[in-house]
Amino acid sequence: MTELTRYVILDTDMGLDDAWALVMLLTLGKLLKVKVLAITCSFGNTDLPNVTSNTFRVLDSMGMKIPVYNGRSKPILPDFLETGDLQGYYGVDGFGDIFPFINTTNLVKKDEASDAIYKLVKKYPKQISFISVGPLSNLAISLLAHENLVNQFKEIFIMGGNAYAYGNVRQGNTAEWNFHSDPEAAHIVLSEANCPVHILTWESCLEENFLITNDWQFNGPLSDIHSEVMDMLMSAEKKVAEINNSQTWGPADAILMACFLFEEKMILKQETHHAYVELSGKYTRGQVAIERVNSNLSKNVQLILQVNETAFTEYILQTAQATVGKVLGSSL
Ligand SMILES: [Ca+2]
Repeated sequence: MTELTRYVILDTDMGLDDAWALVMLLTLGKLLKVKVLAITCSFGNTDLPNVTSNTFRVLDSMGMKIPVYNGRSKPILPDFLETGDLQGYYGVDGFGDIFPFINTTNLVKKDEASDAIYKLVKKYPKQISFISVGPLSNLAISLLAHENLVNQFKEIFIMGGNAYAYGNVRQGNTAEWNFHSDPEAAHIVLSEANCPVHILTWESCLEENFLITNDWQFNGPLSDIHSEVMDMLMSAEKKVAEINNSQTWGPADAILMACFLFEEKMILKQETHHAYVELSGKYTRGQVAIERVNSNLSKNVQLILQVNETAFTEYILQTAQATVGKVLGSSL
């Protein structure tokens, strides 16, 4: 177990898999001396008010107080969105549409997210791990507004993008959801950041590479663990499984969080590349394009291509156990 404090900003579009990522961060991360400085919110899985509402629902159900900031409510170039682009997998409100809306007007901090990011990086230069589990809009805006910011992150972890053009947005597009939601933002981050950028690719979350069944999720050991936050998450998960008629569970954002916290055990295969984000293609807008001809270009991304599914299920169980104060296993 590391003795050094790791400082984190979590940037989220708080759908259900973001929620698992947050709960893992606040439980297992805390045991690993991770301090969450801020949660910054953006549109994505749902609109910004629902994202912020969902964020406070998770925090409240855990009795936690973390500074929460509102950020972008739309991509940098919203005119490029097509019908159905932001149709959420997790229902209209991102949490399965079963909970009342929380008015967060008086709960969020007054700074806009990109300003909060800048101020925190100034305060903790080269010490902050920026974890993005939604569109990269807030970070991109902050990088554009504060040019000297780009040298000041310790590292960036991103759930988003792809390596082999597997898309998950809609028919006729080969991009991953988060990158497709704001391709310009993804392009700005990949081209401007000069710290290590770790990307959990969509392909590593596909069923052929990562498979947890709904049967394990709902009838396995998780179903015996009850806390306020676990009961909330599981009731929403059941509704979402019903909405989508799904048989499997792939909480991509939580997988990224496990990769951040337990890099050595979680990441089975990764490659460093120079990569771009396609901005203009009819079928490819938002897709990651990997440079394979000019090997002299700097490697700007580490693409995670395969993760340890067995280790992940252990970390999810430990996360759930930690929410009821159970003693955690020794594998941390
Ligand atoms: Ca997300």
